[in-house]
Amino acid sequence: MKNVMFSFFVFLSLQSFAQESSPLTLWYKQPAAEVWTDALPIGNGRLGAMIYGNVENELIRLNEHTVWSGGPNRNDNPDALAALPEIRRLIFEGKQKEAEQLAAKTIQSKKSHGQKFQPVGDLKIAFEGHDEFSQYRRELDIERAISKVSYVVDGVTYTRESIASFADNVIAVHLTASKPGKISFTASMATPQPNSTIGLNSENELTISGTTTDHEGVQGEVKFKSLTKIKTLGGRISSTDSTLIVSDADEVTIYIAIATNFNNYKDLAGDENARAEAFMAKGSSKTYDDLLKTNLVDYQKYFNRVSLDLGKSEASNLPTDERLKNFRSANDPQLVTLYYQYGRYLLISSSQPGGQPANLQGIWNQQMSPPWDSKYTININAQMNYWPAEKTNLQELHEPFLKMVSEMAEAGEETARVMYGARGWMAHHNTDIWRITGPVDAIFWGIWSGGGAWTSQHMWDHFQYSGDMDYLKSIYPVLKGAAMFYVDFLVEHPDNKWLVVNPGTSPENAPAAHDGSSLDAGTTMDNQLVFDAFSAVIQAAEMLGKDQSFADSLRAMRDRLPPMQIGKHGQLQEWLDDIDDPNDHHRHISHLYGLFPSNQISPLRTPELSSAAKNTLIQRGDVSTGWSMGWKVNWWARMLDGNHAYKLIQNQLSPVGSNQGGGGSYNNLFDAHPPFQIDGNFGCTSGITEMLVQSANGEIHLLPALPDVWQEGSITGIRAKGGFEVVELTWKDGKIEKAVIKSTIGGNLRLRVPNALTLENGSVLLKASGENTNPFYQVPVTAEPIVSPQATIDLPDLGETSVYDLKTEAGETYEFMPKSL
Ligand code: FUC
Repeated sequence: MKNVMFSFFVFLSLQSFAQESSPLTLWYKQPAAEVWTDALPIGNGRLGAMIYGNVENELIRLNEHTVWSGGPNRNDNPDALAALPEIRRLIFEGKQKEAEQLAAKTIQSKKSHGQKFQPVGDLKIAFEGHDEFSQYRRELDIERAISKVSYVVDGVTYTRESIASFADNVIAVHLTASKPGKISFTASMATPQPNSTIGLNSENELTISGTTTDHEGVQGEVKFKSLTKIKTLGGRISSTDSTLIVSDADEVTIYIAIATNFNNYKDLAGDENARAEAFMAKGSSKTYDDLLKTNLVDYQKYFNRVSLDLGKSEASNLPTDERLKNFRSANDPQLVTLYYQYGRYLLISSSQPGGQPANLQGIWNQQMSPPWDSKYTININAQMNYWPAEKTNLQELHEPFLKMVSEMAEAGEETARVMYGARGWMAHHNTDIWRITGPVDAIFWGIWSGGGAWTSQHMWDHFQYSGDMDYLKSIYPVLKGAAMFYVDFLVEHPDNKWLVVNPGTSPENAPAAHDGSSLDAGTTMDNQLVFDAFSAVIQAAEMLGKDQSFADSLRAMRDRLPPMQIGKHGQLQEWLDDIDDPNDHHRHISHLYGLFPSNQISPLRTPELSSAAKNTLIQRGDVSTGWSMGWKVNWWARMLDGNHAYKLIQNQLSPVGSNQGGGGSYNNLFDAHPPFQIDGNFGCTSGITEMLVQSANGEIHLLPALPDVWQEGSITGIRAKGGFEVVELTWKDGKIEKAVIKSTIGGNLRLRVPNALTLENGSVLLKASGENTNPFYQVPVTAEPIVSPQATIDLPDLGETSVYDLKTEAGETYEFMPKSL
């Protein structure tokens, strides 16, 4: 009887597993087998795991956020300082190629070009006799952060659930069967780390102990320890010196704890053994159900803040990989919502306060030498990872990145001084866990000097969203240091007397007109970055009531930056001279930094520049690497063109390999550069938000770029600058039905909307007039562009909108409804 009841309840719970699976679930009818980008990611910001769901030989690949090659090191090239005047002279004389050759010798790092984020190893679980199975299903429920596998062998239903516990810092794998005594397997570990040993300790735990590898002359110094413990209900556990064997158990939980000796980028004095043991002791003292219960709360605290509904269709009934194949031709709005929320899931799973920021692969990497070392490319990619953080209500998860910025600000002071004789701080186009700030890779990539200017804008943004003055005080020195670097580094252009960055570049592009050299002075992106670095400090100094004369000197220098220029092809010029090739489809379109994430270009405020930006976007084309397409979703949203933004989402949601040589998505919906690079996931989540809500142009703009396919829907929980939250936005036929906005710090709410609104209590809304008085909505005033006489400019068609001003009180919520005609 007991067994019958037991089976009955298991049957019930399996039924509910099948039926209740949330629409926010990635699921598949087959295991990942050997394919890493078919496996499903879980993580808690410190640990990452990729779960293959293989039936007979389960494979779980493990990462820990601080397992990196090398150790504390710097990679400045002090020869730069002496060579600087000559490099500048050559560039000003138009001898870019010669300048590049000299810079390669004197500026490019002779030391580390960045260390590698490395894997810890694998947990392997071998189930004898599970070669013949039926009713297989594998899923990742991103509403609950649980990965599940289920199948039937000999009439027994087996399930495995895996979670990454935020509170207890263990991975837990829970195995159940529909009949008692049916769980038997052999667990073992493997690792690609050469300086490591695998064993069994006195606690009967499988261990991996190791030290990471040397790389580029930097000694591997990260020591790591991984512990795997098994607890069963019923049955027996036996062991060999490298395996744990479970026989005839009713239920099993496998706990994995991993730790290293890493304290911070300068200090490796931690005790990896004691840490791993402490995590294991705490984690394994809890049952799987207890861990799961806590985890749901910890995870959903973030995840549930935002919901998105773009409609439903039959297409969503298929497995995720099939939906991906069909997306271009099928109407599957729920795949967009799944992909959108997956971006938020991935950020919650790979970036937690106190941990390392999400790197090029988030926290999931199986290779000892991953593409681009799986480090931080800060000429776009690392920043893109954090674009969704503020607006999709995951602001706390911005912390690891912001901490990295303050550490780069420490490390980058020496780089500014030693290499360029400048005060303040700077970083080149890459960094790693050791916070290197010197120039890496080939010189024409590595010479870019904007890493400090751009990454510190994230701090400014974090402040602008919250309005927290204490936070502003704490980051002011970093902002000031980023600006100070340019006070010393800018030089006067001999022809037009503008103040320019020299040597500069426009990331990773190299115009044919300069013999394929990418070095130049006064490139558009460099000018935009300096403009933003200066503007942030000018406003911050004003708000803090300090440093007025420094701010005045920045104002004077800002006025002397080169204006943006519109070239003969109607394009926004990338370089100081009109040398862009309209057939250049380069993935980087760095000069559109000014359109997004910055706000120097906008169809609403700078129509000529926005027309030029649009021409540039069209000339560069749509399909590109994954992250480039992710950026384009944001750009087209800022161009207020929802249909074009949607086209890019279609490109992004295409199976990799099917996209005219560009990126796309893997079966597990990881972004394909290709190869896998996580930035495109985050970029697209940011872009979808920008299509629905923007806080830019001195206002909150609701439904700024709604595509024809999303005429009805709703979104909740989106944050806007100045402490506003769009608690709810519901629309139908492309018009707002209901909007609810909460003000957390008060101030003027300027609202741009597609249809006339009133307050819910019937009160008439005031039409907006003059400049927005809200300090968080100051718009940058850029110089008038210089326009080529050959350029054709089509001014944007802005459509009808209404713009209101509403004085709000801190803590109050305001509800809006359509104005009846
Ligand atoms: C930059 C990009 C590449 C790649 C790499 C990580 O170098 O140009 O496309 O994303 O970063």
